[in-house]
Amino acid sequence: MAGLFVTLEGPEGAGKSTNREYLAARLREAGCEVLMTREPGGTPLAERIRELLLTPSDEAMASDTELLLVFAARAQHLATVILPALARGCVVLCDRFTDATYAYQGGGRGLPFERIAQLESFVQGDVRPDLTLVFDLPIEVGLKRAAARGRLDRFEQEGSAFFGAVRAAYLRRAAETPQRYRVVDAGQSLEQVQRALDALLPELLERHHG
Ligand code: Z5A
Repeated sequence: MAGLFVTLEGPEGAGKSTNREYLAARLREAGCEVLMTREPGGTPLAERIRELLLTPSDEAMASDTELLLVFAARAQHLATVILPALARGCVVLCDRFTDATYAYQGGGRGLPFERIAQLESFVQGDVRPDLTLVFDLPIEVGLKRAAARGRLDRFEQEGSAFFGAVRAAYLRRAAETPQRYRVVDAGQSLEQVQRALDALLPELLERHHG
């Protein structure tokens, strides 16, 4: 792949979207072509799957249905957006990717990690992010930020045990493969978080230009 695949992860309200914009601006200033995208979603079809996943409904969604919908959206997103952008040499900044599946469907819902790994290989082959930024913060701080935005989506209606398991799964994965993950303290002020991202910029550029 000629480009650089960077994913932004973390629990609710961690500031991924806000900081994705910031990072994109810094990378563009440094001369990179940047594509910002998100999961679930990123294409018209995958955004329709996102609606199914996030909209609360009277019919409870089985955990396996949720898992398969997440990977169905990902297959579309990879084929039509992410892989073509990487082939063009872009830096792809993706708000959530498969680490979110390990964290939410694995940690949160309790689905076996091996099943997620099988689908990961099936849908992605050997495509993995080059770098994953985990925006970590205490659950209650993130939920307060998310709640301030208004109506809660289907995931945000879960309880603190669910989000505790999500956060733990992210931190475990980051600790297991430190060369791919950078954990950012997202509980700090936005200014402090952005200084931490500035410090990561040289590494991003180095990885991109090789
Ligand atoms: N999901 C899944 O289950 N499995 C999967 O495989 C994938 C996803 C890919 C949608 O994701 C849901 O999909 C998600 C998991 C599931 N669960 N939920 N809900 P999403 O990323 O679209 O949804 P989200 O996590 O709820 O995103 P978010 O709440 O929008 O968070 P964010 O993007 O990390 O935060 P933000 O919008 O940048 O910031 C939130 C607010 O906090 C905003 O008002 C900011 O101005 C403020 N903020 C940000 N940073 C700071 C700091 N440092 N200080 C103070 N205030 C701040």
